[in-house]
Amino acid sequence: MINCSSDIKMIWNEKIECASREEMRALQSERLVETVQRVYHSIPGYRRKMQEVGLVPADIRSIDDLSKLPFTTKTDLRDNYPFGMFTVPMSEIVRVHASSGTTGKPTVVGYTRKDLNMWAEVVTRSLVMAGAHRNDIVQVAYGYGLFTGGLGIHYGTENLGATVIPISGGNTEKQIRLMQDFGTTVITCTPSYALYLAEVMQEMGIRPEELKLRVGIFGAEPWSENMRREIESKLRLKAIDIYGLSEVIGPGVSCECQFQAGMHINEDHFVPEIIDPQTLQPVAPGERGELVFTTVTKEGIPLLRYRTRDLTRLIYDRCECGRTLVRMEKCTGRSDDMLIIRGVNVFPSQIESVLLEMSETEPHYLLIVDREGNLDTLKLMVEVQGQFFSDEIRELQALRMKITHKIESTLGISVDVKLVEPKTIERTAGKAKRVIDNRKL
Ligand code: DLL
Repeated sequence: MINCSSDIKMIWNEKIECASREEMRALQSERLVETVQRVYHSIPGYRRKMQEVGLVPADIRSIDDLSKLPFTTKTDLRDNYPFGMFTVPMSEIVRVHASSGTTGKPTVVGYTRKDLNMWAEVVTRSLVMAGAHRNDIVQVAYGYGLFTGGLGIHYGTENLGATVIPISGGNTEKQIRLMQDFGTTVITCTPSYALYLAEVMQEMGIRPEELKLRVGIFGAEPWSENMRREIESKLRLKAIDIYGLSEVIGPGVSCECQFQAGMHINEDHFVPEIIDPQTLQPVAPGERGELVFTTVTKEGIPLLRYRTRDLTRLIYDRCECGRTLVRMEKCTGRSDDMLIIRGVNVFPSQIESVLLEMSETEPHYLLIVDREGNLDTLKLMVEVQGQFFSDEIRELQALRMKITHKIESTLGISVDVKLVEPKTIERTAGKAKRVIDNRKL
């Protein structure tokens, strides 16, 4: 799988993607040293954290010193909302994106022109890993907007020189018509939406053989090998896993190659570590734990040891594709309570803070996540305070609409709210059970 002589590349950046371990470590070390200097001098929060553990930038001489550095978490980003963690003046920031925070405030990230170029490069590498090339027609069915999925894949596709169909998410029948009319060869969306597309396609009486789809690049939420097999047989394409998170860059942090045996991390930009989420110590090589990234080239918002909360392991064995970039296994879960519903990150605490702001409700609630057909559904049962629980259906209906509206505008996804009488939701002496997730991946 080395580059062929034609202008269709099978590895996008061979020098980096096939570098020896020594070459990669030297590059990462050089970039880490420079990044640490930069954040220490430009972000007071980082300087303080380093001083607290008695570190100065000169203590970080290579990638072997990585574990000396303090961690960064979503809370740090929230505490510095919106732009407090940016290392460059706003005049250098050419784009912002955002994802859900643990409470009402989103996590905001900023990109310089150089960051956007780097992002396009890592997405292009990912597309090529997935088997795409410049003759492909790529339908981008991730949402465009503050979410990084749509625009992230978009610019990577243009950089590859393939044709983008920037349709964004939703509008399922139209998605399928365009696949037919435009001859889409690569589809990219969440894996659950891919299954939904297959279902609607069947309802429309369209067989996958009638389409030209050959590759699907799916991510933004966890999915299993079973789901992969189902998508591959229903859509008749090769289903590739792509991973990323807004804080680190967006999609393109890592992606599977044709061998579908773990996602190659673009580690010349994002240096991975695996830690034990309890002890916060690095685990032994190859062991499972929480994935942590240090960005070593980002200008807008560089992050030192960012805790992703995603659970996985790293694979350093040689991959048959020829790339030497380390691989991460499919994510098996998270070390916090974040849910991903229809591709949108949801923290139960976001719902709790909406309910706490309302005088009519009690902070006793239960979230029920299900999958109907291939679409995730979210139901919220919430207790109404005694004096507001009325026999008047109209009054209750108005309250239900008010809560629904508030929650939907906070989360950005639809929710089915059910009001219940006080003391209906089970109380426990220990940790309250706030979420029932009935989805079987
Ligand atoms: O989901 C970026 C993305 C867009 C990735 C499109 C892939 C494709 P966030 O909204 O910040 O960014 O959510 C990041 O989503 O920490 C994981 O928990 C989860 N996630 C992303 N990709 C995968 C995947 C985008 N392939 C959070 N498998 C991450 C499992 C994934 N989980």
